[in-house]
Amino acid sequence: MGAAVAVGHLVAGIVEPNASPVVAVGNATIEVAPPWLERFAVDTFGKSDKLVLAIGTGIVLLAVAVIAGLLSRREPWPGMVFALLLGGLAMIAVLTRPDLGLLAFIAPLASLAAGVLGFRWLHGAALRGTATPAADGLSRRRFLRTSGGVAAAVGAAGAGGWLLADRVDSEGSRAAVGSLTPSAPPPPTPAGVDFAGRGTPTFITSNKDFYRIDTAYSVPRLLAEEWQLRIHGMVDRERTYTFDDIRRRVLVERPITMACVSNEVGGPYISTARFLGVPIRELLNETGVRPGADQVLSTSSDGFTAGSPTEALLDPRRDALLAIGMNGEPLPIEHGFPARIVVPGLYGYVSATKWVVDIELTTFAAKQGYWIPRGWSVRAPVKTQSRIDAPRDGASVPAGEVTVAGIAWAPTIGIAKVEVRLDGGAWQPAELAAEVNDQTWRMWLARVPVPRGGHKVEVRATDRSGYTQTETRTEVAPDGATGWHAINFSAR
Ligand SMILES: Nc1nc2c(c(=O)[nH]1)N[C@H]1C(S)=C(S)[C@@H](COP(=O)(O)O)O[C@H]1N2
Ligand SMILES: [Mo]
Repeated sequence: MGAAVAVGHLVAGIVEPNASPVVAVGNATIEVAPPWLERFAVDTFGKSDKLVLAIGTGIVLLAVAVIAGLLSRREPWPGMVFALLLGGLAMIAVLTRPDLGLLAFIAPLASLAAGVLGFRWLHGAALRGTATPAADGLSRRRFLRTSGGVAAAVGAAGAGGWLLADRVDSEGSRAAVGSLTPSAPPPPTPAGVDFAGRGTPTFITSNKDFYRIDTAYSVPRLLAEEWQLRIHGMVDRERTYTFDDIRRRVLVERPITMACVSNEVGGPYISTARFLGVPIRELLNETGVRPGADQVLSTSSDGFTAGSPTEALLDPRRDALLAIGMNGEPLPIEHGFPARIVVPGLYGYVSATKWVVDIELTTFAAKQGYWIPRGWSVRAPVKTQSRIDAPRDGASVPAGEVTVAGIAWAPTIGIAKVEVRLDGGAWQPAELAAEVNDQTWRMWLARVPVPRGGHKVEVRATDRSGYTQTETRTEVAPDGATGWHAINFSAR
């Protein structure tokens, strides 16, 4: 088993890192996993969900290897059949990956060959070591030497695969991009945009703390110098842009709040960064959008797709960007280097394609993005929401005036009012931090008189359309959670 996995990994390192059987099977597992399982993994393990998958895969492989070994005590063929089946599985996984060429096929093929032949050979050596009691000592030593040699070769092959996969030097390419600066100074940020000293997040989330959600088992490693973006479909003139084409254009920098549809009420999947890039409408106007093309379907290098309403991307009042920079740096690899889409007011799964390489003008009737057949809404504007960050749920604070603080967001509409109430009492307006623009979150703070004892505090926001958050709690599926965030704390 080790030989099969390692040889496949080594060959993949040479031809195409993502063709490694373990990586390809992992990616395919994510793709075919039932929606509830994928949701469960994200909710339970958060950013570690892929690590958990890797460990799980290792355990399953080990168990299968042990079973195959036990079944093969006399004859080699049960083990060879297992190796054949697993190799076949890896081949199917590799062949059905959208990001792998035909050459990638030779990695699982090498795995299969190493598995079947390696097992046959070791099995023969093992039998020779036990079959004749007379020659016992000598053959057994030879068998141990042989399998020890195989184990060492396996380790070397696996390590070689890692090293070779690393040769796609995405970090190097990112470093070579150097500094990216907006063509004109961005709109000034007013003072007092957060209450970070009082418990809210900072207005801008650092790249390190920015939430991360994607289906990528292994992060796509692209090179800016090789990257291309093709815009095609229902357009007048198909166009292809290189990274240089994009960076030489007029670049704008805008603070934008991104939110994930999987964010539970009070959840962490919301962040704000200064994104730098080209307004997508400028690119779309260059290609010319044909009438009737109501959907823009963007595709990543690893085959993820998101379908956004064309009108949202053409809207001059919101900064839908093809982003190449984030908080003064080139996009981090895990946030989509070298380019991604960011659309204020739309959940990430219908807009924010990372590692974007293809934009197709189409219709909602003709095509569906990745999450739509998995039960999520076709249209997914970000819902007006609010969250309490201080005090923390379960905290114990001194009685008296307690600072309750948090965030509220209604991207592209703007927050008009935030209110809090203690123990189901009267709603009390919160103080709002300065507004940067209507596509970013807004921080708030309220000073609430609190007697000793256990308490519950709730928050609700009202946006500029006049809509006040409903109390009704709904699940995140199919189009985002609703309900008031509440926390419990005690005053001493
Ligand atoms: N290529 C790719 N892009 C993707 C995704 C993905 O799985 N693959 N997930 C989307 C979802 S669901 C969200 S919420 C945002 C998250 O972006 P972030 O990881 O930079 O915060 O990316 C979007 N873009
Ligand atoms: Mo998301």
